Amino acid sequence: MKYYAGIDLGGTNIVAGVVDEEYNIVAKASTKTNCPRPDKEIADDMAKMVFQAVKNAGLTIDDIEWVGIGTPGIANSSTGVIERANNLGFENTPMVKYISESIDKPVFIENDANAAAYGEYVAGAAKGAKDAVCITLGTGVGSGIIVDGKIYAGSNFAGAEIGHTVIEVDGAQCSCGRKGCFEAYSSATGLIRMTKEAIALFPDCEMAKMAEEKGKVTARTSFDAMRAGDKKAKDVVDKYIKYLAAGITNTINIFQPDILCIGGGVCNEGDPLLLPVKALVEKEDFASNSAKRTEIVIAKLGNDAGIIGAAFLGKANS
Ligand code: BMX
Ligand code: ZN
Repeated sequence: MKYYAGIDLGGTNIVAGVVDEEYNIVAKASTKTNCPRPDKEIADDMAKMVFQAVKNAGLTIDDIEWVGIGTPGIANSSTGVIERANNLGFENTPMVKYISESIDKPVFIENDANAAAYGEYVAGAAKGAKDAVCITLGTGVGSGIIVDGKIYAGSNFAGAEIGHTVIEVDGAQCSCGRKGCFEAYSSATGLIRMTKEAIALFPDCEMAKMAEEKGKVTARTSFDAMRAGDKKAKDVVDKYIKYLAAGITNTINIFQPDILCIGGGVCNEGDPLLLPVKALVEKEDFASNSAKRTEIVIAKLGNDAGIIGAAFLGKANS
């Protein structure tokens, strides 16, 4: 059996996993990212987590073929440098060099969403597709594009950022500097913002009471309040669904992939989210009369997609 190490570097957690050649995660180790702090310190913790995961798997580092890293931001897979990751405070971080100093194995790097898309492609919901796009609805809207079985990251590795295409001109401020990005509306963060806006406008609604009782507004608040019969909450959910469907239809109209897979925490809402999104996309998709349509599916691997995809980066573009 061959083993590979994958690291999912996030704004909150660093998770490393040992993955076998059949795509099973055999062991994991994680620690807090604790940013902002010097990038080298974070890199040292990432290497530590690899050693820990390897130990947890009952293996030694010699059993590992290579290490793959998924990171937010612009990851230059050719130079191994994270050129920019604003949520981590990184600018031109030589991550592959740092990890190679601690682990004497080949080291690969990719954007986190690209790695997660690759994970779904090799082992999850996009398995068997030739062309696939995977979108994650989390803190941000991450996206990864697989063309002909390979990760498409653009000519300068800053591509495949579907989350930063505008769906509302002069709309809500996005963390990237633009206004009205898909991410500003369809991320969990966007949903929370729209929920808070509705609560400010209608402080007596059921949704406002539910948020008050919980002590906070989460990405679940509007869905829970809608289920409890609140009309204002349903308006928020409907608005969210409209934006999400617009972003997905844009994506399908550009790529017409075999499979478009959606993941991330918000997808846990299941059918009340997915069925109306699918219905809107079906109506608006440019290929609505075509015999072959993009299949919209829910991601299968959850948070493991990033680790599995990162672990298989050594095969991704060969
Ligand atoms: C942002 C962007 C993407 C990333 C996406 C998903 C940065 C630092 N991040 O759009 O590169 O893929 O978030 O991030 O520029 P998540 O936190 O939702 O997983
Ligand atoms: Zn943006």
